[in-house]
Amino acid sequence: MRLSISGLLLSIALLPFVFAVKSQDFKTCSDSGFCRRGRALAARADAAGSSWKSPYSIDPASISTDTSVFFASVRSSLYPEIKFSFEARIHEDGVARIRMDEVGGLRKRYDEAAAWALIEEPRRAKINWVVGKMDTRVQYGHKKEMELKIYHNPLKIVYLRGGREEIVINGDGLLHMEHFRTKQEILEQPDDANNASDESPEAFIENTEQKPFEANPRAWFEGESEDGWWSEQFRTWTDSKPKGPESLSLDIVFPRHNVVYGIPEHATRLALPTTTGPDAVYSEPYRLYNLDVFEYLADSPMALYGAIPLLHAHSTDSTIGIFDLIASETWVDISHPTAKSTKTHWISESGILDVFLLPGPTPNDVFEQYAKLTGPSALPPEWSLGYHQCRWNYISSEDVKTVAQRFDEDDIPFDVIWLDIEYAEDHKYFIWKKSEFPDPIQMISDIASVGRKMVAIIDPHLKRVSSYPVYAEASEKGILIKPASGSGEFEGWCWSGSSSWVDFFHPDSWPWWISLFQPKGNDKTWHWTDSTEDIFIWNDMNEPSVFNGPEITLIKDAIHCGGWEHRDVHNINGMLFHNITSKALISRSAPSKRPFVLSRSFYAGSQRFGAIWTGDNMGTWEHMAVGIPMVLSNGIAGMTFSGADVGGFFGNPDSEMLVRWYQAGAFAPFFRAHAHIDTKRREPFLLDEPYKSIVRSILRLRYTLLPVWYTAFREASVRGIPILRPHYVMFPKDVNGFTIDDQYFLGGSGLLVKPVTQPGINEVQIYLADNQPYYNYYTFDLYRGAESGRHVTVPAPLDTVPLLYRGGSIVPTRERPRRATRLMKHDPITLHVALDKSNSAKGELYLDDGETYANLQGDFIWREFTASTSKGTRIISKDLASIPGNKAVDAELTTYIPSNTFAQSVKDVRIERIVVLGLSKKPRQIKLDNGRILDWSFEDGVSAVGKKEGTTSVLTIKDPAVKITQDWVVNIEE
Ligand code: NBV
Repeated sequence: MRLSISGLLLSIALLPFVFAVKSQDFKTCSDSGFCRRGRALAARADAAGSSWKSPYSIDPASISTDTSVFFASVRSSLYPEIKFSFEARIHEDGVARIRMDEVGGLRKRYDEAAAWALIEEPRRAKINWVVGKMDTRVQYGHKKEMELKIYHNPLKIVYLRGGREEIVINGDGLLHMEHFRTKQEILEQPDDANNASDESPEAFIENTEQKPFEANPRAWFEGESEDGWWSEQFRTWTDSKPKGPESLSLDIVFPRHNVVYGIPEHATRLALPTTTGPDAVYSEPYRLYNLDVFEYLADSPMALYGAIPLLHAHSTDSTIGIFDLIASETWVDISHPTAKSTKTHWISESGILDVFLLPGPTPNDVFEQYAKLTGPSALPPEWSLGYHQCRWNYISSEDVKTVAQRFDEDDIPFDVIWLDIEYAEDHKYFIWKKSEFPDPIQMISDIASVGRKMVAIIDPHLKRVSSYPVYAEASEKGILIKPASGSGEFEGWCWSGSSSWVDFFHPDSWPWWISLFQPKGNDKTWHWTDSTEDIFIWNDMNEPSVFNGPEITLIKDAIHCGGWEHRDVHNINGMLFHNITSKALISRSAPSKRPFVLSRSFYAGSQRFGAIWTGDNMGTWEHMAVGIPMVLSNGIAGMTFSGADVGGFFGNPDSEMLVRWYQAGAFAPFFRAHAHIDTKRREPFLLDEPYKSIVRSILRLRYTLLPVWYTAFREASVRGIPILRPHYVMFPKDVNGFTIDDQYFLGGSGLLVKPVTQPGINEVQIYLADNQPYYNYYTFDLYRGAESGRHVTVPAPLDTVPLLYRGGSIVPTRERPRRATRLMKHDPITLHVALDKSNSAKGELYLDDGETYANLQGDFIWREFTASTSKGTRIISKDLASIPGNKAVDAELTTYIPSNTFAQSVKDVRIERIVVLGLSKKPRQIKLDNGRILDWSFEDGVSAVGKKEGTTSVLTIKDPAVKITQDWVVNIEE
């Protein structure tokens, strides 16, 4: 494929407004040999029905166990000479891990995905395996409520809870680990094919009454031909496949769970639609293969930029998780064999089998179990929760300055201004285009003067010119990805023209990459000297995107450190870049500051390194709408710091769409507006009235709610619970909520939001899952939920986003409009107490310095606010961090001192107002426990108790003269 770079770039730049996704650029399952083989295997099994029997079995003589692990050899009756090792481990928290690998084969399967994704080797439980003739079992858990049964022949693994089957692996006989072979092998009959043992293919075929295939007795299982075994063609590209076939197929059935979530990233609903079976919604499996998909579809199982092989299966009884730790391309078919059950079929190209069964049984348990494996999300710097203004491109320092000024002139807050690829001379990242950015340090410092930050893009492709020090050093160190031959440097096309890519699997790349970010260095290597600690990083194109590669990515036979092919590691590749860039930012300052790195590509574990976004969406209502389930799905798979480009990357949204998009974005963890280079400028200050004022107010709302966001981010960083919580997470037993993915709760705050994602809307229906009062954030109207769920109509004029307080919540806010997050540090707090039907409420507030790691040493405050009623209402502030054994305090923190340095720095921060919604009676008097009488006002209205709806009563306690760091009690006397 030959195309001049300028022609290529031009055609790419011109495409956006002409075409939607070029589907022909991307493989369907039938374009991919191993996926075809996997699906064909499933089809043969389906056709055979109950006569189908998996050829894999445990060799009983090989079984051994220790306190937590079951070991055995597995063999396949098709290839009795090939050996597989099999292991089942039980972890302390009840997670079971199943591993299988080929041993003594011609080659090795890739077994390092765990080393990149897991934070540590999980601690194992002490348990007793019971080895029987037909199966091996183990019971575990506090009440021995969990059980793992490994059936020996055929191999089948069943997880049971309370004696009932919840997960069945290989129950449908689709397990297939294609062993390494030489090209001629299939032409020969197996040595023992004619003197059949009990398990020989012939015996099996006879037993199961399948018709023998004349030429190839294994064809019933493996198919008739060597389909895509030795090389593959996709359009103009040839994948040389030097290792031959090595794919892995696995069926995982949930007999009692009929809804599944997860395996992001796909532009689809949260509850995953089916891909096979009679009423399949999609005809293609979900594909996990990190790709740069230009103008992706808003409803499709196609692969996108990230891949997290984590699936939740859910029912009213329990939530369980499957984490299929594999780094190679993977396709997942989903069907419902019965109304109650779900079948999943996982087909991966290479790598060992390493599957974790997360027992739940609640969604929060699954989150915690997954976070124990791959780590919770990092607590980001607080400013990164503010609003980010991006565009491809702010073209000069003058441009940057003007944009910042215009925000200030219009009193519109923002925290970060971004620089896309045009800041870099010839797209040589790190190197400023000095004609436009003559004094980068001055520019960054000007922006930083009010605590704001800049973010600059650093893509992974390095322009192959010796005058570019970053390329030259990487080349000299031999740390660039190699072509299929295994020697030299892989060369491909990207923004910088002829480019090479650093191989971050190479250990030497790490210290070197870290050193590039050190503003000063004593050695002779290159450092980014014209940068400061106030500039942070955006890692784009790290799937990696290779313009002239198959499916716009790196060809699979390219070689990484250790001789691994790119196919083995593809889905991890982007995470490594993210990982090392975040480490570089951590180490550039002393004491270390929290990094902020935005990545486009991600994998299981990426949550430890920063944020991601949903890539190049389009400025359409459909894309705005699908951004919500996409972000929810990322969140339940651990990648909670995510968001979609506000406004849509491609296109020119009209003002109504832009307003609605800002509202949706303001309720995503990562809140950034971005736009393609060919779009019209659309910064909020350019809008006409009333749109400008509406956007200003939505941005202010984001800043008002920052204490809520930060508290939720903190909980995610300690427990792994997502920041955005969909209905099934909040109300796991409420069937009505299982497919709801357009409304969600914000952390544990009790705020329920339903962004409007359609034009011309004036009201929305919101589903209330429980029998509690809910209060309109803007109007204080009270709506009542019901035990069996209820829809209520909530006004949604353009200047509001439908937002409710759930009764029973106390929500802390900061209500002074400011230009940036840092300027709010000493602002007072308002508490909104939304009473539940028994007149009580609860809420939390976590605060720390927002930028260093001093919080890990105990420099933070963490308060709980409660309201309860008995002869009047008491509102109490209590120190949560000092409660011994509180499991949400960072595990490493042994002592907490309430008067820590951070607490000292905010000791004067007051609660300036307490607003109580739903009180039944006008108070007689309000006073603090110390006897001080407080000032208040009361507007009568509907109370939390009872059946009435309408405007609720509002009690406003003015300046209660209490501090956020103190314990206090406010008594509302009747
Ligand atoms: O760097 C330019 C863009 C960037 O603005 C966008 O956010 C990325 O997703 N980048 C992709 C490269 C090309 C897009 C057509």
